[in-house]
Amino acid sequence: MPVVYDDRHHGHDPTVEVQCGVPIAMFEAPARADAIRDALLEDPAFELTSSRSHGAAPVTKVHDEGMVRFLQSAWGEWERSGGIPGSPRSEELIPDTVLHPALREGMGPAREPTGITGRIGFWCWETMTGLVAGSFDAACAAVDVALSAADLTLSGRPITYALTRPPGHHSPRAAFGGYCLFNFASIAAAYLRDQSEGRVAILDVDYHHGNGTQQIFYQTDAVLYVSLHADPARAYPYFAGWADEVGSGIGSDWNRNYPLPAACDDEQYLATLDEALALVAGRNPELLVVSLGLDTYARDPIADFNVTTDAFFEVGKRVAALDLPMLVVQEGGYCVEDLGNNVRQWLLGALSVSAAPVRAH
Ligand code: SP5
Ligand code: ZN
Repeated sequence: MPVVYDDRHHGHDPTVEVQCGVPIAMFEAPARADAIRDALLEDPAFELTSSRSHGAAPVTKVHDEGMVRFLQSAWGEWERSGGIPGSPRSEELIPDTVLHPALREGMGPAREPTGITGRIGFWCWETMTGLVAGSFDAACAAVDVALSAADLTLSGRPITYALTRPPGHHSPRAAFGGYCLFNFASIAAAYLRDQSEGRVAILDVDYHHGNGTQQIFYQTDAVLYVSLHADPARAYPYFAGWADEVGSGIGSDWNRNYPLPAACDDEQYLATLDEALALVAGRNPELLVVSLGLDTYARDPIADFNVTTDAFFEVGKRVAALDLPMLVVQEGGYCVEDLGNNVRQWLLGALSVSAAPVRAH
């Protein structure tokens, strides 16, 4: 199986995230992708593959151009701004003011401010996604990882793995957050949809709901979004992921959420997965994109499920049994010690089933 990877993810390495006002060590760190790469390369079933550039057009098909411009210019502007008067300039940029929708209720849309401290609160929706000097280049490199992997899917590879970092599924069209900058699974799904014209399904198995991906495809029937995740009533990202969110307009019925309780174990997880897979199969997609998060793992430090390593093999196997060409895009997973093996087991489970090549059209 090809493993598309680019070392430039190392450039995005914020040291702290702010959780409820408490600065803590960043969970989403370069060591994650390094651990996954190392665990896969130990196994001859996987071959490391480099990416090639796809330019900015596939990104702006999904994301607001203003957000792309912001991410490109943010660090330079912060450096030039001199930071907070009387304080040393921070090593990373996190907003202190975020555009809450109620602030402008009844007053029309907000305008993008001109200064960097206003702009970051215009584009970022939370406090756990610091920007550093190398963030934009890392995000662009990961776009090319996802799109180069998508090219392999289009050329007939049954299963391809895109080792993207940072993750992407919490970034909607016009904002970023949740450790995410660009939404790689969405960019790849839109690209696959354009190149193949068939319907694309996205199956999101990260512990957290992929609010960004849901938002991007909420009003279209071209891409089906299906997610299993912690119930937003108790878990991040709190404001999306409810079971009654099923899409709108022509996208009605093309979004499906399966919220799950704390301590969800293998049995409950796999039973819910079977429901989700039956739904996907019933919609006859041509291609499948998997947003693969391993933070459902029992030992994950920021999550509360009890899914085991053995179950990851089984999940991969059941997903591959859909018999669709499959692009697997890396999302979350923070137990770095076991992360590489968990990804490997998931992908080996998928490889244990023979998948179909891209159908001619
Ligand atoms: C892609 C991905 O997995 N993003 C996850 C972003 C979640 N960030 C941390 C959420 C922490 C919730 N706060 C817990 C409050 C104190 N226990
Ligand atoms: Zn997650």
